[in-house]
Amino acid sequence: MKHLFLADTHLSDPADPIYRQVMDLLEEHAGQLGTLVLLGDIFEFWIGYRHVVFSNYVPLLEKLRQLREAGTQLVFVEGNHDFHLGPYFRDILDCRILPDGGPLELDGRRIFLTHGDLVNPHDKGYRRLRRVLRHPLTRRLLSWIPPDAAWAVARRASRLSARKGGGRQRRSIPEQALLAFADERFKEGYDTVITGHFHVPLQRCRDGKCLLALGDWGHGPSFILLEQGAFTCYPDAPSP
Ligand SMILES: [Mn+2]
Repeated sequence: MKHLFLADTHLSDPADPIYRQVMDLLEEHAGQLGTLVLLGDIFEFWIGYRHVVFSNYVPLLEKLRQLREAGTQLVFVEGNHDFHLGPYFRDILDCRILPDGGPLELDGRRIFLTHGDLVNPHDKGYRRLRRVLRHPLTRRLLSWIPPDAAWAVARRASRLSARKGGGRQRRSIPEQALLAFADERFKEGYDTVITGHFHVPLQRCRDGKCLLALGDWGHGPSFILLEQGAFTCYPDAPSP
């Protein structure tokens, strides 16, 4: 059995090459996947309505449903583009949702999963905004926005942020903060920390303990496979 980890695909349109590559990757491993771990920002924008899903995401959601039906466990760590995953993920896809990251034991590995947006404890402004956005009251308010309007506003916001150099752009990876975060988890007994969010792949392993960061898909597929207790990262990021 294989276990697959990916993050930051920022999907929005099924006609985009990255969307097709993600579908191909899932198709390629279908039938052999014990677990599929999605580490956030898989969608460029998501709100979990009760009875509605965005039509652009139907191909991916259907693929996830087929995987689940074939026995694959689905785990979703919420990102800063896709939170309030909602009833569709919870009830239809029977997905384990980790809003703030958390533990996962697989193949004898004790893994701590995080999207990566909570790694820097000094980022007080972002943490405040994050708390407001994820408040149950905010979820209630968001669910009253008509889906077409929410989609249009979100698409506009991502186009603006892409123009300003945010969104899908690669950012620098705060390696020291990540290593400090990972060290804390290692002290708690985890042997692996997997993160996304920074859009830059990274592998730092020492004494059997590994910090692994997933890249985005702007330069080709970026994912991690766990097989028989061993991680393989694609692309193979340089190790010091
Ligand atoms: Mn992110």
